Amino acid sequence: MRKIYIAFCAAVVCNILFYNTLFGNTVNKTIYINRGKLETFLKISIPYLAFNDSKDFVVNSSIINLQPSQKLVLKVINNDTVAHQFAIKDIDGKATINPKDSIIRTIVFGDELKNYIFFDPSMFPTNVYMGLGGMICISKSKNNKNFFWNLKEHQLEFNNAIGRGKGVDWTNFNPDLFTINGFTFPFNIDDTSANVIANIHDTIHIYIANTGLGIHAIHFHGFHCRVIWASNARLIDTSKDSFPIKSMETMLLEMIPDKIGEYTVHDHNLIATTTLLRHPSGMMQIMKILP
Ligand SMILES: [Cu+2]
Repeated sequence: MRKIYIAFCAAVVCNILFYNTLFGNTVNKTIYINRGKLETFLKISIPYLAFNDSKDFVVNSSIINLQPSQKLVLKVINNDTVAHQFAIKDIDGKATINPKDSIIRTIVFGDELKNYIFFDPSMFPTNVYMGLGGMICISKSKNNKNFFWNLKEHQLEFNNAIGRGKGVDWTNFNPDLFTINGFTFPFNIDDTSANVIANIHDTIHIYIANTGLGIHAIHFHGFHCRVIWASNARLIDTSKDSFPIKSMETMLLEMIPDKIGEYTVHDHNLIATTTLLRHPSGMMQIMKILP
């Protein structure tokens, strides 16, 4: 009887392991290419595009969270009226998606904590500039407090011209609106995926992607961060308080706060802390570290 019981238990364990190997590490995800408007104060409303988790447009593009070594089966549906393309930078080549059509991508990710940009490479940089850039993040959600910043700058007349189907001269690009996940300060305080609220001694991981066209240099007040991973490998394992990040680059920062309080974090290029030259706004937030 004891032998039968042991054999039965072994079979159950094997089945669980087999099931986990086949299915437990697979994440099925569907995202949509949607057309809409980016809106902020001063009655600003500009044409915009986004990758979203549903057919309903929201300004902040999808963030796909995976655990280490998981397999992603990603379906991308083009909910727009024109063709788009899809690519994952440094991983996956581009594929065209016609209106109302879709593609499926299957990718097995490694066990390193890091982040990738997925984007529409067609008419580069027009479509990624208009909002079609999101993030895939490999994270340990159980151990850390994770936050996600998709940085981008905009020039109102460029979005309006592209929205009308006109071309623009990128050599004259002079942005006047700066966002994290599509939001300007102080409206980004409601974006719980980005706005850092944590406790003292927490391990905070901040996944950053620059899907804009310019360089952004993020400056932390009160704390140093360590670069866990960066697409610019020279930055990995450095510890400091300012982090320049170039266009289409990604970075993962670790911060372990040793004191409570409220601390500003902002783009050190101070024009990016404005909206139509009004300050404080744009690419900044107030981190809250609680007891
Ligand atoms: Cu500063």
